[in-house]
Amino acid sequence: MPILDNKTYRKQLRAWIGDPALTFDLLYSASRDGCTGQAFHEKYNNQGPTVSIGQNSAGYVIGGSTSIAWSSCRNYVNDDRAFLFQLIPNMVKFARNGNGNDVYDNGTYGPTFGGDLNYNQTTFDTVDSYGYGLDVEEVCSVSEPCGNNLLFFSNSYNKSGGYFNTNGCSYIGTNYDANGFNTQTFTGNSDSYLDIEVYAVKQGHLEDELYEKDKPWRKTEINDWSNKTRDKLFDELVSFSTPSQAKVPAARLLLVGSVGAGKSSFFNTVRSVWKGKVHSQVATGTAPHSLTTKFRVYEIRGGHQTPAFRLCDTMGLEEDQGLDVGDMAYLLDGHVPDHFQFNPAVRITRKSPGFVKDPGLAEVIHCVALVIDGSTYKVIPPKVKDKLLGIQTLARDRDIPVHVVLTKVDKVCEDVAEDPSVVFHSRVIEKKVKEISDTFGIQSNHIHPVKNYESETSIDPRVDILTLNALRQMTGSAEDYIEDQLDHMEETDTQMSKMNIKR
Ligand SMILES: Nc1nc2c(ncn2[C@@H]2O[C@H](COP(=O)(O)OP(=O)(O)OP(=O)(O)O)[C@@H](O)[C@H]2O)c(=O)[nH]1
Ligand SMILES: [Mg+2]
Repeated sequence: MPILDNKTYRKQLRAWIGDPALTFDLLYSASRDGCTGQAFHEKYNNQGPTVSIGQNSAGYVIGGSTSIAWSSCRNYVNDDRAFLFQLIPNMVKFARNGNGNDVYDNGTYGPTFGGDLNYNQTTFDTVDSYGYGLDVEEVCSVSEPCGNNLLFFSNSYNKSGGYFNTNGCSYIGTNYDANGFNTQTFTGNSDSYLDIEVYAVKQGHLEDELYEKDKPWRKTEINDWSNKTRDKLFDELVSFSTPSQAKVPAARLLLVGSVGAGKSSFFNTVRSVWKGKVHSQVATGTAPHSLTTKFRVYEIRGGHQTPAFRLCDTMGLEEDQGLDVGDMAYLLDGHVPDHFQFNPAVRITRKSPGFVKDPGLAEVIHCVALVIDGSTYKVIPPKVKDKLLGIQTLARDRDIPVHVVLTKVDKVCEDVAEDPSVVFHSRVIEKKVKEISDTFGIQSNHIHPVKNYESETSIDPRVDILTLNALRQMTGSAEDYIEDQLDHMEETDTQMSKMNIKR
């Protein structure tokens, strides 16, 4: 999860920077974009103020904030609003001490702060002799760094044993006040980074605040979050039926998404709603590769009637292995049988075991649910994002409706974690929904924020309501799709019988 998904850290940084209405946009992560100076500067040059943060193997979270833009000018720059900070184990700000050389800006370096006081600092004032601000290019000339107060890395590193073991260093105290800290207490003596993230700092609204009670960002039919609403939605779904129970006994909703997005947990949550208690039928968890390795078409069995929809769980999407868009076409068209064992290294073909040669309307997918983890979607690797976009194109080509199940909203907004019923009042969730809508071209009322049961031991009507609400929208779309297909089949049959052709 990106470090600044934590509300307390965002709040603290806003207070340190001195503006309560700032937003932090994650544009660079070493894990996603590569731990190289080039990758960092490609994303960040000329992007305005930034916050850079690293989490190291000692568990320390440290970083620096700049008010000037990076530019790869290969030199020290004075930034009178720069500061260093520690978020874990303590929340401490290290203000610049006025010696200058606050930032070292070189295209082969990651974010670097302070150092090299023997160099002629007076050359690098950010204002000219008339007091006018200088452009970054004007401020910079060439020098090499030494004695940096915080250097994450220079050149390039690959992860080894889960960490970027960099050449980072930290001589806190020369350009920034040490506040009694030293390298040991500032960094925990570790230059092995789990990740290094850089955020663009932009003017925004007071994102942590909820909209007023009577002004949600989405109007829904949910008037209260009690068991009464839960039961009403539940009854609606229990009595859901497809337009032709004979031809299509149940609507098939396909769950696809990155590894760990919460696909299986969504199924478990639906199952829990039906059972009336938290239930984990399917294995879930966090692992480098998908925990789900089989295609499963799940009936939702519980104490009540089995509803007329099925949830189809899939293996998670990965960059260089796992399902690809070609496999997905077979899944959408109903060629892949229940219990099919995915092989991450082998594509599905007509020769795959159990391949369904001539699937009917009952076997095809009637609605695609892209399952997106709201807390990490910004760092979805580009190849996985392309796969998600590819699946969407395949679905659209077939007129199959596409929805998004936006999971882990409790990790996105702490107010929602405390009380899931404020989800449609949370500005943070509204922003996520808008960003996903823009990125994937999906209408925002097809994006359903949910909170899966993961560590709870008892059910909560608010969690059930979000789940049922998402299911209601998706089954409604599936119903429309099935109806269109039946109409189309009927038209084709009529035309064929007019032409005296037998199917
Ligand atoms: N806090 C929180 N955690 C969640 C939520 N949904 C899922 N998780 C956790 O996220 C992890 C991954 O969830 P899974 O359901 O296994 O994800 P998946 O998409 O099936 O993953 P693969 O099968 O490995 O591709 C698990 O540890 C879940 O407990 C949620 O809404 N909130
Ligand atoms: Mg799974």
